[in-house]
Amino acid sequence: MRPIRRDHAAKTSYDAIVIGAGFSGLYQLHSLRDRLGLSAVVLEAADGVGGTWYWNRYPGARCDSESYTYSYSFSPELEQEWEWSERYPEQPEILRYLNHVADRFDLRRDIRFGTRVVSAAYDQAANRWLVTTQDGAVLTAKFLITAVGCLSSANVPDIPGLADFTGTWIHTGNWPHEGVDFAGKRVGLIGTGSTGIQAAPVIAAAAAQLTVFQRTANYSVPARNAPMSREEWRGIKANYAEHRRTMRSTPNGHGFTIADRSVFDVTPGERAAIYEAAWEKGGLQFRAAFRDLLVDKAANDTAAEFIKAKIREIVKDPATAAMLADIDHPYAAKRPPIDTDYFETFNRGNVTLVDVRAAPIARITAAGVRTEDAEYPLDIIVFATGFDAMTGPLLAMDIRGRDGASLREAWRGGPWSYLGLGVPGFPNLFTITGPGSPSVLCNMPVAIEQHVDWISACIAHMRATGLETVEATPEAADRWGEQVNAAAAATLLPQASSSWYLGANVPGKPRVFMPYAGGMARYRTICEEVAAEGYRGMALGR
Ligand code: NA7
Repeated sequence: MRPIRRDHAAKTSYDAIVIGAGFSGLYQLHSLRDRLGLSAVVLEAADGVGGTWYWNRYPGARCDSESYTYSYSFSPELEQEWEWSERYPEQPEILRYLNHVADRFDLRRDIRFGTRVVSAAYDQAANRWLVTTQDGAVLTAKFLITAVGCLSSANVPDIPGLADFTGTWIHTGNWPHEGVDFAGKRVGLIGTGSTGIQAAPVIAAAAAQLTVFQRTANYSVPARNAPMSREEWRGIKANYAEHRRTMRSTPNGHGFTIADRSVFDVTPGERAAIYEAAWEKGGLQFRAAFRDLLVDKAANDTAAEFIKAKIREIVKDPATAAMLADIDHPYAAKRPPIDTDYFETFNRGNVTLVDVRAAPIARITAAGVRTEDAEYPLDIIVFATGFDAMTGPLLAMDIRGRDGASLREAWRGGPWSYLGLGVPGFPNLFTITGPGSPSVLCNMPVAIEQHVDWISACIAHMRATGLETVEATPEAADRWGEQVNAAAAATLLPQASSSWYLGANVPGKPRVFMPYAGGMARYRTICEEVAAEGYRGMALGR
């Protein structure tokens, strides 16, 4: 008689279910399974690991964090064996890194690929989560941990006529694996956020014609990407502990510190020289040139004017330059892009900028894009129109807590969360980099590792002390919401009225500033204090 095969696919009951196999899901699995000895499974909609880096394969996709900071710190061996080839890693290389991590820690055997979670319901009597996948399978676990990313729910604007378009249209966050051949094609690019700004120069170099549809002009600072040498890596590896300490001590989790000087501590000449040096050095650290750029509008204006002057200097056609420099928000109040030849791209003969603030897109036609004053024939439309950020991926699933209460209902007025980690009414649910945590305002791996470590420590504590449930209290979530609002209000960030930080890019989404702007280092301390005080703000049950 042949033995009944009890393979992984037949198992349905776990200690923990993790949704998503990106940066956070991979580390969460390793942490729960290999450190705490829990039975855990990761459910992943894609056919491979990588999350954001699996889906975002558009031309020019690369990370804005410097490569030596964009990696896990939990394994010194991993840290020593991996070398990035450039100052900013490109998407294929990041995907290779995450595949390497999956192999190195033997994670694949506990990941179910091609498995999209459609719903999750908390069964109070059994104290278990019932997770249903798109193919109708039901898996159960005591703990449910969402590792779904902050920018994974693509936002394709509801422009009339899209179905009529006879060419090809693509969202950058769902880029075809086989790539897109732009040769000889007329391409329209809608969106000038970080993604559009990365993609435009690469598409322009490949296509016959590129038309960029700009609704909101944006700042951008040169990335100054460059290959990295063995020598540089030797230095970085020898000092990794120090680099990690820096990253944990700064508000944004990057490898640079923010200068301890005000814009107004220096003369205008000194200020210009500081900006010039920061521009030459390139990258996100431009915003670290002065300590008050994100809190004082007058200080910010000086950076804004510097960048606008650079745009006017780079872009030869004065009308195009004026359109690009007509920026309506403070510098870095929206996620600040960094680029490789973005503004220079508008000097090419095959690139046109169209102002769709002045004459909005009216509809998509069979032939292309029609604005209120012209029609643009196109073969390919690229939507670099962003994401239903932070709450989108969570609310795409039907998550139900105590008494069948739905997360969509609980968050109708905006996300309600304690520390961005736990939601009242949803016991034993943890949301990695959830709304209310620093997440997108931080170098993501730093934010992710802190959350995974905190969640893992909480679960370890529960197991050690015989606790069965952990659940954020409504009072703690209310108080935390006030702190999130206060932290945002102390900065210029809410002044960018169309930003996805505020949910403003998705029609009908509540206007709530979602990430915690008080800084990663401060947030880490708060989380440590919460844990040290017996998980203050969390109801613990036996
Ligand atoms: P973003 O930053 O949300 O940018 C989306 C862009 O698309 C932005 O310029 C939008 O203009 C534009 N957009 C959105 N809808 C439309 C319509 N209907 N018409 C014209 N233009 C539109 O997304 P990204 O993918 O660039 O970046 C997301 C994050 O990924 C990034 O910040 C990094 O953290 C990584 P708007 O400003 O709304 O007027």
